[in-house]
Amino acid sequence: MSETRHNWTKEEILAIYNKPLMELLYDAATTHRKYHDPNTVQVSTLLSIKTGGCPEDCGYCPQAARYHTDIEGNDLMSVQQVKAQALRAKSSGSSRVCMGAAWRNVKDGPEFDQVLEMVRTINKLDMEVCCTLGMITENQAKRLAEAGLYAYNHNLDTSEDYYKDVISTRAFEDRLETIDNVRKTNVTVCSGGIIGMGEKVEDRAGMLVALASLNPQPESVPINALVAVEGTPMEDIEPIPIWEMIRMVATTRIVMPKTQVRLSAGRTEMSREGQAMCFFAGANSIFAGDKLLTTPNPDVNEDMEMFKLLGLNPQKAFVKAPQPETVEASESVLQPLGEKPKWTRPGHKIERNENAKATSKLVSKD
Ligand code: SAM
Ligand code: DTB
Ligand code: SF4
Repeated sequence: MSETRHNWTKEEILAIYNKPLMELLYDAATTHRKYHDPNTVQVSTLLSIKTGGCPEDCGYCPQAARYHTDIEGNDLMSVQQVKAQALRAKSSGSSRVCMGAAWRNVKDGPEFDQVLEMVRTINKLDMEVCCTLGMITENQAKRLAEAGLYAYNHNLDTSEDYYKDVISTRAFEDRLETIDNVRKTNVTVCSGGIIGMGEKVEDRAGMLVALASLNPQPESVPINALVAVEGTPMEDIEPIPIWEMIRMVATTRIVMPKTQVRLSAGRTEMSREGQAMCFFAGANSIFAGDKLLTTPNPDVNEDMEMFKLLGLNPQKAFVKAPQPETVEASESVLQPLGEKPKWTRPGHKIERNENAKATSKLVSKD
């Protein structure tokens, strides 16, 4: 099948997504086998290093301060705590740790310095280190790269059109700018999105157009199914049928043949048979561990049983790109610039986000 293309149109992607399922699966599995070992799946462990209290209004997110009622917020974890968790993850078969912080964007200062130390520490454990910290500047991306960061996760989340119905506190272009800043370094790009937020199939195709047109395409693309959390504006949305996930994974595999497609949030709602079809359709990465950032995920032992049943093997670290070198803080040539970047603050207000904000205030007064 074809080499990587960056000029997919929405219509072409929709035609793939809507193919008869058996044809779609055959095409996706054929592409998958061309670029990947179909029996190898990357296992990545998520670690929420700073939880809750986020100023943004992402309509799906339990960590947005304005809605959340029921998650336990935490200040930034210590480097020692992170090291202990990374060692646990490694011993249970993970080759990657992804550290998430509920920040709008990174600010230079002691907290970012601490994150840089976490990156150095995990890289020295010979694990791939990924961070998802919100928007970052070019200088911050360079400092993360110098510390030994392997990947940066920054999701487009949905199509440019639907984005305005999900988040009003930043714009789609801000997301692209951060991805661009990461691309100026050797850090690999992880960017994907969420399905099942009330978007149309056209929006799923629109998101894939945006991701596939990045050149190079992201090295990882997480496909999340919405985890509808009580208190968020999306709390009442029903889980999407597994068929939607299978189609989305297969289409992602076809339009981004070389990327690692991650079957991300939402696996607690999926049967083993459903997940097996996603692996057949080209998913070759999962998040493991009984928690994602704040919501449940299948138990790691159950996942390892599933791997055994399906004959899947966890991917070793650094098989897709070499391990970065770590530069110690004392030897760094990069200075924090303390920039005040001009990320947008669009005025658009989303009614359902405003409603959820009002309701959660009522709840917390009781
Ligand atoms: N604050 C940073 C940011 O937004 O880039 C990093 C953390 S944020 C929680 C990372 C990603 O998690 C989001 O972009 C979104 O795709 C995903 N996510 C958050 N809440 C989710 C939910 N309820 N269901 C599915 N995915 C979710
Ligand atoms: C991604 O695409 N999904 C992960 C990771 N990147 C950071 C996060 C999923 C979060 C699900 C909701 C929660 O647990 O808070
Ligand atoms: Fe904040 Fe990220 Fe959640 Fe949006 S997705 S509210 S930026 S933690």
